[in-house]
Amino acid sequence: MKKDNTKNSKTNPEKDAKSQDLERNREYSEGQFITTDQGVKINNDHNTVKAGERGPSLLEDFIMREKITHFDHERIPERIVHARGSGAHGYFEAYGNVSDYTKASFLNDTSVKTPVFVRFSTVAGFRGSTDLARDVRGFAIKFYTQEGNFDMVGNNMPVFFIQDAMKFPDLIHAVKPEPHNEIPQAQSAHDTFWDFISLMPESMHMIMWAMSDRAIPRSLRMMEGFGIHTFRFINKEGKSTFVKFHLKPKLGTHGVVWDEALKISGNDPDFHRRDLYENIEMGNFPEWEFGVQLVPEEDEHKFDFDLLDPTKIIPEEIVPVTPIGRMVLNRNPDNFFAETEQVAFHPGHVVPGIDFTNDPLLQGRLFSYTDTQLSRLGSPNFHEIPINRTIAPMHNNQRDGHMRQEINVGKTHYSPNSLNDNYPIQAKESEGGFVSYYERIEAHKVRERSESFSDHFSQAALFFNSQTSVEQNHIINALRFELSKVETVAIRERMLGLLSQVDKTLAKKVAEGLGLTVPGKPEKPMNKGIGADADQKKHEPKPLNKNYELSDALSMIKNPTVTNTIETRQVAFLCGEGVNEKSLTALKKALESKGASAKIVAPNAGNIKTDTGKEIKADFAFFSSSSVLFDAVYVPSSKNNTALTENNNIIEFINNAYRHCKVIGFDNDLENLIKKTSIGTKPNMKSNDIPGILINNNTSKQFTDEFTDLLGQHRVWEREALITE
Ligand code: HDD
Repeated sequence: MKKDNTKNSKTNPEKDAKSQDLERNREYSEGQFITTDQGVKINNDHNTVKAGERGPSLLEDFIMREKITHFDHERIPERIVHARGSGAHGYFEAYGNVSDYTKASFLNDTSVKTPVFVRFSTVAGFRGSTDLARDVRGFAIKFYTQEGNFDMVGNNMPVFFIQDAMKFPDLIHAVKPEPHNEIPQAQSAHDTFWDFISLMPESMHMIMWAMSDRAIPRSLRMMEGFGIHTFRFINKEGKSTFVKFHLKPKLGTHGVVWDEALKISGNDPDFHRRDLYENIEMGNFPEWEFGVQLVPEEDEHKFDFDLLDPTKIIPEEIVPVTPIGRMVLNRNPDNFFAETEQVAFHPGHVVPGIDFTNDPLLQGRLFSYTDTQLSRLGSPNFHEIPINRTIAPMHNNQRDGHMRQEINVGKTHYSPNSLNDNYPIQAKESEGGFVSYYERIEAHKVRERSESFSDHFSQAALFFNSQTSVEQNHIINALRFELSKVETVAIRERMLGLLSQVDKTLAKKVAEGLGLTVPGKPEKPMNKGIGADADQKKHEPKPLNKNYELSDALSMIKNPTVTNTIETRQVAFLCGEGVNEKSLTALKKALESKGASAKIVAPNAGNIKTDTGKEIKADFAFFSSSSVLFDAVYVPSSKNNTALTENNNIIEFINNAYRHCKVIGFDNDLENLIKKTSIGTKPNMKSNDIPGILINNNTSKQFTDEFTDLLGQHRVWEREALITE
């Protein structure tokens, strides 16, 4: 019998507390009879009961009715946003250095491994949409702590489009497919999105992030994560410290290029999901360092922006990120629906030691997340679904409702009660009871926005100016692409007006791509989100604040935490029949010794022979693979190099890798092949003068060293200047 290797025990030998908790719901069917939901063994699962072999089906066939009825109801509503997602289990370990700031025990106790479940997602697309959409990525973590569940429901970008939750339905309506024809899928490049954005100057900072390569990640394992809002840490003495949450990936933060993203979507729409799943299966457990920016309560007003404004970062150069733990993902879900689809996150799931601030976006979120689960999961009992269940003891007087699992024993379900000695009883703060932060508030009830939220351009400019010129070009090209899909010229012009307030050159270059000029005197940006009777002047966007120093942490290329590891990178080896075994093995070994892998791409999907007659297995065939699925390409010579030269799939493979600035290595007798590719057609340039094109002379160590070194730099960006679209 074929062994089913999707069983979860494979990657989780130790079974953490959450895994043990899930065990009571796992169902294993090996060696079992098929039965109805009522446990009756089924004798024939292939035919309905009929009046005669060729007669009509009988309504009494309870087995058929049960099976079809269940099938008819298999789908639940997809998430209104973040519908497309991928999840994994893992753990969090604290470094034990934050007790001065928070009493949350999972952040302090170094002896405990806290189980986590993480769900990554895109925002706009439907559940079956491509992973490589240009979009923000959700980064939601459920920490199953011993004091209850803590959810960090963040993104891979540290700011948001809007400042007040009241605008969330408008933002999402604008970005989702247009209502009359439900086009386009998983894309922001259309009129309604940019119409909204062009009228919302507060979105400009987030637009810079969303148009950067952060919106097209190389891997979910190579993204930063952010809690975005300012939260509070509360220590044992009840003292509050403002905190922002950060996750920094061990593998560095990397994106793909836009043309590549488009092609990946065709070649493998599940690219990110597959990459996460396969790497966990292979034991390449993705890891992040969990860090915090801490701001003492008394420093709240020391910044040029408001800490409660979710469209602002605290630059890491002003308040550094302190690492306080690490998170590792080491186990795939057993069942996508039961776990990844049914998991329900909520920014309001906090534990003692973590509390909210008055960020108006966060405050609105605190309402929305429970509410949405009621329609998505269908009942206030969604906390009983195994993936959502806390591992902490859970007792209260909440009762009944659809699909209730718990059987509450006894006749009291109210408090106070005398019939059950008033149990379950309240916990004092010293016993771990959650006490809201004792914040003093004295205010008028107003439907208003704070004037301190009105600087919409300074941090957008900070972000843009902190990028390398390569990254700036990618932002410009992204804006050109997006706005070129906008049909209404007035929207394009309004966007140029807004962009010119971030950076004049940025606006000019985007305008060139649209065949427009930047409006001379930018139209005063409308700030529609403020409230009809509000003093509009007070809320007019403020001019650029030049006080910001550039921040390397905002650039993926300059980011000081980026390491040049090649771990888990995949290199395509394009191998013909009779491939040079010595050459293949030398680079393969060099890559594998540093944690990368070589994938054999061959004329067919079976086996090929090396020049010594050894059979090797192909991982992919030329005709069903593409360089966009790999990080680099190597072409060893083979007995029949002409066959390689004449294969269009190979030429296209190399041309794409060239265009996407990937390192490409060739054995030195492949000049004829090179001549047929974009590399060979560069006038006045020898191929090995082109950045990132390496010619291997006699399998030298210099070649393997250079190859691995460039692979570790992710892309050879110097080449981009040579590439004309
Ligand atoms: Fe949200 C889902 C992140 C603002 C309302 N949100 C959702 C998910 C993530 C975020 C990662 C998917 C969770 C999962 O994987 O199941 N949302 C954010 C961030 C925001 C944000 C980082 C701003 C900083 N969201 C936001 C606002 C509202 C919502 C302002 C409503 C007022 N979000 C929802 C929701 C969702 C959701 C409708 C859909 C599915 C779900 O909650 O469970 O309630």
